[in-house]
Amino acid sequence: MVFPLFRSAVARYLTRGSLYQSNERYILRKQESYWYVSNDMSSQVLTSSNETVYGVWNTTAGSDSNPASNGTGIGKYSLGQGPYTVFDKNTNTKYVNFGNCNNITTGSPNCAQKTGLYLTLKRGASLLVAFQLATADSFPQRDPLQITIEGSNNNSTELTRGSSWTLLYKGSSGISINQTRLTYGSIQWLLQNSEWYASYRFLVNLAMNNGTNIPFIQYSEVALFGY
Ligand SMILES: [Ca+2]
Repeated sequence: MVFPLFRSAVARYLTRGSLYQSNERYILRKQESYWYVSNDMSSQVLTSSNETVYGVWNTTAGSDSNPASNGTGIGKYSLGQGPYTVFDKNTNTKYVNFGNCNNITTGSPNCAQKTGLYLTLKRGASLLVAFQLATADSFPQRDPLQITIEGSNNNSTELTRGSSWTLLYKGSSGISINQTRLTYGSIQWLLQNSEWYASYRFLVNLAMNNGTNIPFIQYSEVALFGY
């Protein structure tokens, strides 16, 4: 299903963000001389299956990245459950980051907050329009609640510096409380973003645990939509 639109309507969308409501599965696409709205989100995913993805911990928007690595405990992500698993289009694989957790059995209330990932898109600079997260297989308390997304066009050696990044989104993950396991949350729109970036940093600021102990934060997919 498509609805033809003129370029001026797109300009209004990009500058004011007033044309579309959140949670709609429509996205703007360009075809020759005019734009239209499509509900085919799958063709708009910015990532490929062979992206190089870097895990981070103890990192917030604007701050330097602390690289995370394979393993268990502080500053680690589970072997085989690294950050690349969120871009394989498979909800049965998940990213498990322990962040600041020094007790991975019982965890703590603020366990693994301020963790996430960054990558430079294989396809090159792209305009991020929306995103959608998917839950993993266990305990909803470990789902992301609040997240940030930043963009950068700096070269790879500068991407660990906080000053390289521009904040594009800060807010809901789109995942609801006690959402069904292995399913996608609602689409979240970046209504104010009109810049093309080659690299993106995705961080979880808060989990769904509401003060209860969790041993890590987990999610199965981060779908980045745009063009
Ligand atoms: Ca996955």
